[in-house]
Amino acid sequence: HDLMAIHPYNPLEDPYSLYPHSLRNIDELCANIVRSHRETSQYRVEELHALRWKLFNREEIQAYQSKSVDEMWQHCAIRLTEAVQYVVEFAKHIPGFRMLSQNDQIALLKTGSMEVVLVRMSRFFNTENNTVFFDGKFAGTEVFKSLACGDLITAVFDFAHGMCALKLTEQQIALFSALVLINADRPCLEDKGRVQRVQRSVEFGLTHILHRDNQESLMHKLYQRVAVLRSLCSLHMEKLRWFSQRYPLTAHSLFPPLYKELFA
Ligand code: CLR
Repeated sequence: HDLMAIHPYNPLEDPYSLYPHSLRNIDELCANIVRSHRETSQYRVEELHALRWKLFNREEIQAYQSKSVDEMWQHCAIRLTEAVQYVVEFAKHIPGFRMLSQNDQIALLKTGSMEVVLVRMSRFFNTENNTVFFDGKFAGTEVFKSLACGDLITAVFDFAHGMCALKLTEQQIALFSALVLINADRPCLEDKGRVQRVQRSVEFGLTHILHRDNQESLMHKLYQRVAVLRSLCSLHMEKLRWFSQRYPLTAHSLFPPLYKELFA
């Protein structure tokens, strides 16, 4: 995969680069992305940490498990769509994103927003008991039983676990999320070159903070996670097609418009 090859990028050698032309600009680029991440991340890490032992009890788990398949899908689609809305806000403040055409912004969000939600999930994950913060409390995989897609749920939880193992800082998560979103290899881009320039600036920013944190070896591990993200998102799409076939009415009339727009 193209994304797997990391070229040390020197913007000074790129006559077309928009960003960053100096170390000060790189710091500024990183600061902007980190601020945007902070302002759109719903909960601060400390808040989530304080809540990490607030678990669903047996009756509450029972209640989720006795929902019908389409009821639980609709519920989760609404929660996912809320999360996606924050990712859209995050994207808008990545330097360079708003300079892309509307078509290209949508193309990047269509393929990348779910991936960023999954990256962000690691902040909402408690590795000590394999639970995720969902609907106000921490939930294990059993809570999602009535979705009838156990393989997807297991894969998503495994991914969160693996992300947590990297012990990323908030700044690293912010830059990595931006990099996941701004990807010139996505299909249906009008101006690939322009996306590529924004991508390089974000890559340069991530390299910069990893270097500053003395954690350059993380870059390789992060690119490995990108490949896993791809497969998770195609699994999500596959499940969504399966669901829409079985429950066309729910998928058509009860799913949030943004969810349909991005994934259908
Ligand atoms: C991700 C980080 C966001 C907040 C957030 C909201 C909704 C959560 C999501 C996080 C993680 C994944 C999640 C989702 C709701 C349902 C979904 C728990 C924590 C699970 C994996 C079910 C997916 C079902 C689809 C197949 C519809 O900032």
